[in-house]
Amino acid sequence: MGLFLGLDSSTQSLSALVIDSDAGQVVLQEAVNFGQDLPEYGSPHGFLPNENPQLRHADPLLWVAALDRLLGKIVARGFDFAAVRGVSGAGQQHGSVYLNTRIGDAPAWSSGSPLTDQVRPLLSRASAPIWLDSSTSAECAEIAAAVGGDPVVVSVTGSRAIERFTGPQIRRFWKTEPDAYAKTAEVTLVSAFMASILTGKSAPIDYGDGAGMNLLDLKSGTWSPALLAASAPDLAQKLPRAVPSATKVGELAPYFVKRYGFAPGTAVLAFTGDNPSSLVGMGATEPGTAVISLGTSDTVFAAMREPRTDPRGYGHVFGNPAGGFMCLISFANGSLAREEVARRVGLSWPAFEAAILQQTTPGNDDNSMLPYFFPEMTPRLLTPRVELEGTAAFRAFQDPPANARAIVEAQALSMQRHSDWIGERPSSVRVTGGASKNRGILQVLADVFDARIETLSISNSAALGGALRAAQAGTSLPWAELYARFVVPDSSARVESSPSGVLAYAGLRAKFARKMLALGV
Ligand code: XUL
Repeated sequence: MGLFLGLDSSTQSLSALVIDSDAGQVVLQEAVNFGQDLPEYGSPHGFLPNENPQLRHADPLLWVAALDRLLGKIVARGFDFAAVRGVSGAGQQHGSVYLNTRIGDAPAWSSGSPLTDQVRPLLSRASAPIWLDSSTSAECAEIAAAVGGDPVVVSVTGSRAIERFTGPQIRRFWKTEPDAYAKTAEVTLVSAFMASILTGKSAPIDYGDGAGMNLLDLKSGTWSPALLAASAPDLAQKLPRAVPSATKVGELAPYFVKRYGFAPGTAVLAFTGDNPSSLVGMGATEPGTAVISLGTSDTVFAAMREPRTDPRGYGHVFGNPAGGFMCLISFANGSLAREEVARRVGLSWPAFEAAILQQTTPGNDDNSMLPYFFPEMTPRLLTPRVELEGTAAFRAFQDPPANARAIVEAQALSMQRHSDWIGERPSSVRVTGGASKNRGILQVLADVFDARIETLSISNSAALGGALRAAQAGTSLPWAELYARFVVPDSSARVESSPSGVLAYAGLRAKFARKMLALGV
């Protein structure tokens, strides 16, 4: 039997998924919720509460404690880890962990005491800034200025200097705690930190997640000397190597063999970011299939043939774990904006779906909306911007069906426009996240992208991506074969584009573009 374990250390939980690559079956899923299962870390949502909404740090020991708790929970279910042949996984992107000794230079993990007690003395910073942190605007401006402006940062690293990205975060640490920074032997990402814990030695950072640091030169696959110098002193000595995602980074440390019954020598493949891992878990590592995740915020991601960058400066380029590159575009006004419209017009979710499918038509009789109820990342808008154009009732939020369709059309047009730079027209779009159950939204997406919309039955695509990557490395099966076994779209939920919808949105695209230009974005 070929069993492979995928782990996903995300913002609010650590989850595990085991696949049997021969049988094409997911044989186990388990998770530890940080807030509920480990309340002693005082992090109900996975990070340390802070009155300043810009400061979002987590306790790295929470992630370590969760690993012990999760593996223990799985053993308690009677699962035998000895049959697992390989492990890989993912971490929330951008978050950074600061160590005073490289793991591996410290004594090996002792199986007699919990991991947290052994990791605690190795931390040079008690907390890890995570992707929700937005406190580094000054550092972003300084880094961009030092290298010749944001267009230079974009062309080297694939993204402009971004608050949550790791280089600006490291710079802020150096500026605010220079002594602790000087004592730091290694700065690593959540993904590589988890791989380091598992192997008991300092794990390299993979191209998928490394590209989210504003430090990696995408063309050479090495840390950019100019960006290292612009971020913090001596940073080159403190970073692990950057490696292709398919790199074996070691074997499970004896701690895991003795405590949880893994076979000695179990291979560990480089961990990656949760979005690159989801690209695998959604079966979208080849160009032509895009993924839209409809969550609190919405994201669009897809494989790219070429390492193109967003000329408008909003999108990101990360490494594709199967080789090459991927784009990721994040929209802050996702479900929160849809919920805001539903609340204002008093529509339940079933009524919201019916409004789109039965009560309105593509183009919405010329009723349209700028959908920025909250500050937005794509396009970059620091203050909310909601403008309605159309009938008086629509403009007053008194035409519920038209108001419901308008937010969904605006969001879909925005996703289409802001992913146009990748140079790939998807023939199918895989939609995941809570709102993917709404067929009205799926139909608008099908018509705007003129593509087939598919949904999948597995919701934990990041952990599945980890298990699939471990299986691909362990069995050398082609990706297509693994996808045929594990990533099967639900044929009853498929939505095709409609000729009338495609025609309507082809016209509306130009109108939406004019609105964006009028906003100066
Ligand atoms: C991506 C990003 C988030 C985190 C969530 O740039 O910041 O999607 O990866 O875990």
